[in-house]
Amino acid sequence: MIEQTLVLIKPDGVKRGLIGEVTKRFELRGLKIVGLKMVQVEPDFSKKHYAAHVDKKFYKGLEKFIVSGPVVAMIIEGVDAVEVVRKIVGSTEPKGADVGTIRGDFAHISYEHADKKDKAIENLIHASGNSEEAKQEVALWFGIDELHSYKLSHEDHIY
Ligand code: FUP
Repeated sequence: MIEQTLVLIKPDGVKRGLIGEVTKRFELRGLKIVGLKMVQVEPDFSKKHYAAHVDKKFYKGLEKFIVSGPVVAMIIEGVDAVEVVRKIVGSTEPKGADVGTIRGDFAHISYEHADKKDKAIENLIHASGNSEEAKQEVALWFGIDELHSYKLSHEDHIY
């Protein structure tokens, strides 16, 4: 199934100059970027994006982190894109992320370390967790007029 999914390069990824490296990995896998922008997240918007986590203990640190600098938001389209993108990104805790994934190649910290410092885990990327979440997040982050329809030169080989 051809799907769209939300990816955020979080403030740590932007500040470390990883926008190109991260974007390249999705492009080289043959996925299509159909929306792209830099956004300063405000606390109110963070509460919408992380609605499922607002009441959790770690939320305060999570909000502080996500508003700490601009994020790069993109919508990625492709066959089973939600699952494929999560695989490229790697597991949520960088310590356990497989080498070859974005988190496994560019981060290493643990929940334990982040908890001790009373901080959110800085894991470079957000990627929608499942198809339902992806639909909600695409609609939350991008207007219809910000999404683009075009054909990749290699598309005939993929679809
Ligand atoms: P993910 O599906 O990878 O976005 O991860 P979750 O929905 O489980 O968590 C949302 C964000 O909160 C992730 F970036 C990880 C972060 N988090 C913490 O910083 N501390 C915690 O104890 C739990 C989650």
